[in-house]
Amino acid sequence: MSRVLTLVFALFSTPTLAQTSASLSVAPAAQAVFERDWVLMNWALKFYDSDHDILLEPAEAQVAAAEFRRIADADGDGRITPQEYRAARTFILARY
Ligand SMILES: [Ca+2]
Ligand SMILES: [Ca+2]
Repeated sequence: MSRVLTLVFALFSTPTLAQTSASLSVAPAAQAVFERDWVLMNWALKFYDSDHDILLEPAEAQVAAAEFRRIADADGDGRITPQEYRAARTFILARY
């Protein structure tokens, strides 16, 4: 697995995205996840671009990342495995 993907999974495995202290460091990383994957970016812009400027701001990226985590974590263990990530991406691609 590439180092980049490892970082992606590390991000989605972070227990609490909503903590104030963590948001400053997590938000840019969440943005990077969507900038790296056009499927997730299109999905995030469609549903989470709350100010409709066709840009995913850090706050929007965080909400989208939390929702992606909810969709992808099929077994609910709080971690996104590579298999879960791929399954969720396929699901989003087929459905949205
Ligand atoms: Ca926006
Ligand atoms: Ca899981």
